[in-house]
Amino acid sequence: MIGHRNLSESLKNLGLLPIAGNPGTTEIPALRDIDDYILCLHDSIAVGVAEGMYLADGRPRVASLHTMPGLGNSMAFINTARANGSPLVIMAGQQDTRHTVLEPLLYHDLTGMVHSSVKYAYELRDPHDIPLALRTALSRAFTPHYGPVFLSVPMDFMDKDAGEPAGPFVLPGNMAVDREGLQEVAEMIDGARSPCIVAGYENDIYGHFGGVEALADAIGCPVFAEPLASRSPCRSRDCVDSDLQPAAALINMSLLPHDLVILVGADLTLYPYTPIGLLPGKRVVYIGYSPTGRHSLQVYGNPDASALYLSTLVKRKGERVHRERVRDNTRLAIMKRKRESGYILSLAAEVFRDRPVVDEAISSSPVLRSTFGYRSGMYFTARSGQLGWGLPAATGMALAGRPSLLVIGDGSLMYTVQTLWTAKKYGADVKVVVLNNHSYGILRSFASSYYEDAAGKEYLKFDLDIHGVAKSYGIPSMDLEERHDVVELSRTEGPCIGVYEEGAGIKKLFL
Ligand SMILES: Cc1ncc(C[n+]2csc(CCOP(=O)(O)OP(=O)(O)O)c2C)c(N)n1
Repeated sequence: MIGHRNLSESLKNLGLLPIAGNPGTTEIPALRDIDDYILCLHDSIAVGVAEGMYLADGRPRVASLHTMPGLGNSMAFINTARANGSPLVIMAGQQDTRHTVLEPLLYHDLTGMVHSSVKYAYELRDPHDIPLALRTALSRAFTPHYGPVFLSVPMDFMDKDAGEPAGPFVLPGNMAVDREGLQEVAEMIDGARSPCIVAGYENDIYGHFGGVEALADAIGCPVFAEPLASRSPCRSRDCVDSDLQPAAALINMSLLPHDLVILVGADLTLYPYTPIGLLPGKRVVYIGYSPTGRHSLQVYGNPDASALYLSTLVKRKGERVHRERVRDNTRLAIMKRKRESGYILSLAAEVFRDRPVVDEAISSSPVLRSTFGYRSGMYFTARSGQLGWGLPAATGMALAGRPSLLVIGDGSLMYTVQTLWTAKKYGADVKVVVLNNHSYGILRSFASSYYEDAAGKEYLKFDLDIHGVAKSYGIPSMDLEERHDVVELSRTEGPCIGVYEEGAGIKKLFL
């Protein structure tokens, strides 16, 4: 079968259509038979949309990029997919192999460029590689710990015989439970005075089985969410007692009473630097698919399923205290008067309770996490610290059939704002709450804590006509003041933007 047909048939048979992409001359030969294509108006957006589609339903997804410039433009997104543990297949066209030695326009070493951000990078050496390279790429992406993979597809191979296309096959499983390793953890728990659990994003990737909750109940210990969790650490919002903050000094303080820390699918992400060691004198155990060697005992396997098994091995150490969440109307009224984001987020959490939320709220992320809470498959943010991910990811999610809510800062909205075109064109049911503080609020907060002379700089402020931007893409927008505005946002068909004017002033977010 000729190369371009083999590629499209293989993609179809492997369930990899539609693809999100931004095309160029080097991709046109490969795309001739593909109609199931979501056009994105910047290469990087295609990767974000593909990741959003994956996050919606866990199915493998493909982004198609335009050789060196497209791949270069997308590096931050590919690195975010790596940090997030998202198994995307990234493809890019490559120059005609018959003249690469002459270094023609657009030619570059693509696998070399992308190497440090993917699990597998391969440039096809022969047209017959197409089906097997795709299957290998998919297998590598979906072998825990998940992550993106890359294929470079030379344009001249598309017009050569490529043999039979790839057929469907079974992806590797992710249910490993290391019983011996967990027996060792159980013994450590037995010998500990006061253990605690830190739960993280991996549990949402590999499935919530109620393991974290069962383990916490069996031991009788608290559950902390890892710092800056990118996905829901637990199955239900009541499981997490509090979020850890991403600084060694703060983590040490929060975990002070505990002599044993059990990381379940979690990592201790740090920022900013604080001049102190992390958890000195404590024993730290890691259970999950991404061991780093930083902890004394590591048990490889499905973290939540492992926690469930571990819960059957341990003896109770204490009593688990379940906090009751109550709605504080007085606090809500104060936040409303001060124009704090917590007010509108409390309303949005109620009105949009059935939608997954994508968090690029930046300086309001802590309050978003506490108002929305974590529920399995319902909370997503970029683990890499990259801005511009939220809008493509939320749009991709909606395009894959899960209407989504994005909460985003006015600064962040601008990084990939042309995603609005894709959202409109393909009718994505994505609702956007923009928290408008006319500035890079978190940078002002950071500066006021550590570099006071920079806190008032003009280059941290701007005014944007967000309604004008929405209108230019044919997308309705509204100001958000009261509950009925949020309800109207939720009821408007297709993509829609609500703008909340935050009060001026610098928030205290850092030590
Ligand atoms: C791609 C990228 N560029 C720049 C930054 C640096 N940065 C981090 S937070 C931030 C400001 C975000 O502003 P906004 O979205 O308005 O949220 P706010 O801080 O005001 O809540 C910037 C510019 C980044 N993280 N990623």
